[in-house]
Amino acid sequence: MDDRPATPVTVCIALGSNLGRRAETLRNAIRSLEQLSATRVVRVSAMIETSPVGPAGQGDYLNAAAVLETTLPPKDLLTHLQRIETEHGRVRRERWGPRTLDLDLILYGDVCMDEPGLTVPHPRFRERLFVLEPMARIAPDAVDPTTGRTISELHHAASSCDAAI
Ligand code: A4P
Ligand code: MG
Repeated sequence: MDDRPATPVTVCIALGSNLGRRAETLRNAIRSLEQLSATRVVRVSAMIETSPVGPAGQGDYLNAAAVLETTLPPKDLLTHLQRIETEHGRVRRERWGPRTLDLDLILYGDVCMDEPGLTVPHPRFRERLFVLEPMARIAPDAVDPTTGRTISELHHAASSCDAAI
C-alpha cells in the first residue's frame, strides 16, 4: 500500500525511551509528530514507567502512545518515524537493547501488511503491556485488524497473563 489514502487514516504509535532525559525526549518526539505533513496528533497518553523487556542490565523505560490521523502512506510514515528517532539521538545497536527513542507503528487503520522493513499491525504488540497499557488509555476501542479484538480486550488478556514478554 504505497498510495496516499484519500481520507485520513487513524494510526497508533508507541513511544519508548530508556536512555538520557527520557521524558524530555518523548515530549520532543510528540512535537516532531505534530510537525509532520498531512498528519494531526489526536491523542497522547500519559507516560508510564516500565521494566525493560529484553536484554538484562538496561534501565527502566518511559513508554507512551499517540493516536494520529494521517494521509501519509505507511512506509512514508515509518520513514518519518525513523528520521525522528535519529534526530533524537537514536543509534541502532543491539536488538531490544537500550535506546534514547523508539517509535513503533502499531496500527495503521485496518491495514494488514507484511513487507521487508514494515509489518503492520506490529507483530509483537499483543503481548506487550508497555504498548497496550498506554494505548488502552487513549484508544480502548481501536480494533486490531488481525484478530478482530479491541485494544481494551488485548490489554485485559495480556494483563491477566501478567505477560512479561
Ligand atoms: N519494522 C517492521 N515493522 C515495524 C513497525 N510496525 N514499526 C522494522 C516500526 N518498525 C518496524 O526496529 C527494527 C526494524 O523493525 C526496523 O528496521 C523497521 O524497519 P528497530 O526499532 O531498529 O529495532 P528494535 O526496536 O530493537 O526492534 P523491535 O523488533 O522493533 O523491538 P520492539 O518490539 O520495538 O522492542 N521494554 C520496555 N519496558 N519498553 C519498551 O519500549 N522496547 C523494546 C523494543 C524492548 N524492550 C522494551 C521496550
Ligand atoms: Mg522499534
